[in-house]
Amino acid sequence: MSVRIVGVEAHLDPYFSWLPPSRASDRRADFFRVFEEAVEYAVREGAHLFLLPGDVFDRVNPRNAALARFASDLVRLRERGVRVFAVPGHHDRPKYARDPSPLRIFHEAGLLKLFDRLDRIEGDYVEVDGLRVWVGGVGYNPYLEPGQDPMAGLPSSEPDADLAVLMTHNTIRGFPAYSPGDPVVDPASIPRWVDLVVAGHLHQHLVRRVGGTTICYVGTAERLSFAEEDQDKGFTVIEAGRDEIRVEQVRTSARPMKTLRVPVPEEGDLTELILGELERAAQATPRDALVRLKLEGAMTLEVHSTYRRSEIVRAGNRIFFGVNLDDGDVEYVGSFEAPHVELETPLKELERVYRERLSSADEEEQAILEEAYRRAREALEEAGGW
Ligand SMILES: [Mn+2]
Repeated sequence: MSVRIVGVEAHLDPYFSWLPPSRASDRRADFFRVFEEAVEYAVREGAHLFLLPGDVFDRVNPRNAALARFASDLVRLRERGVRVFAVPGHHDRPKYARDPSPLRIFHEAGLLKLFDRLDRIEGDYVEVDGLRVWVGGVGYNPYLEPGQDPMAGLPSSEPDADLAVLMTHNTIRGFPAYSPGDPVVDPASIPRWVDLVVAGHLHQHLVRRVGGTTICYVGTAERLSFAEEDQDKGFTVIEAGRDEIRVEQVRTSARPMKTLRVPVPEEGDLTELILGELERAAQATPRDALVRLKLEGAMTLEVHSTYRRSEIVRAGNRIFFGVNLDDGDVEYVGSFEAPHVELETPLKELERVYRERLSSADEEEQAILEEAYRRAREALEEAGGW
């Protein structure tokens, strides 16, 4: 007798502002493709439970196309008798108002059971293969202070079950920190009767045993950022019986990501140098990869004049699935210092521009300019721009 569980953090419908629109839409499709690999696995292998410990969606307002497709995946699971449970995550619970998560739609439609209360540990019972299983959850709570424990003092009652499975979307102490601003669950505040914690939030698949409790992060099925380029991506499969809990990761066909570090030269044509690096990388990196060109070091104005971003990105996007040109850490040196400009006070500068324009404006334009000048002056005076 054992319970077969599939768990995954999906991040459906993400934004990719740095990709050209058609590639961004292909990239969004990657996230559904790998999520559906988990759905197909659950159907094929006869999973009993399909657990979604938060960040099902990458945002609080997913597109209708994503909502519709997710609904059809849930219908497929339901038709095959797979029960679906979820908690809201860091990405799919609204932060500034007690608005519902988009997951609430599917809960109301009866396609999944969502545990979204912040004031207690909720749970429900399922009968599986002769076992009485309790499944509960505590999602991400956006109203907590950094370091505060989302589970400390939360009321719960010990379930009358053969197996207790608790979902959460949080950093748990003892696992690598996600962000210093996060609330942190102390393993001691996880109720002792919990046999298995199925967690989201950390994107890496991780498993630990703390006392009698198995804690696993299901991991994301796709790579959300270049920080995850070296992580194996997949979903988590758990076989849980009364006495033994086995956890393994099943890999998905996540898109490869690769960072190429390019030191900025002291002289020469930076664009030519980078294009050469891209050609070289093409020998060793899959063409369907997302590639980040990370420029490092100091850049002079002279070298900067040879830096043609759009040419680099265009060429990179011809070779690879997508190229991200990251010059955020470059230090600009030498004659980059701003030229010295004498400025009047903002109000005087405004008046000067107004008089200049007025002299060449016709009657209709003059009226508009006067009105614009009056409003701009009021705004500046209010802001103290004397
Ligand atoms: Mn996440």
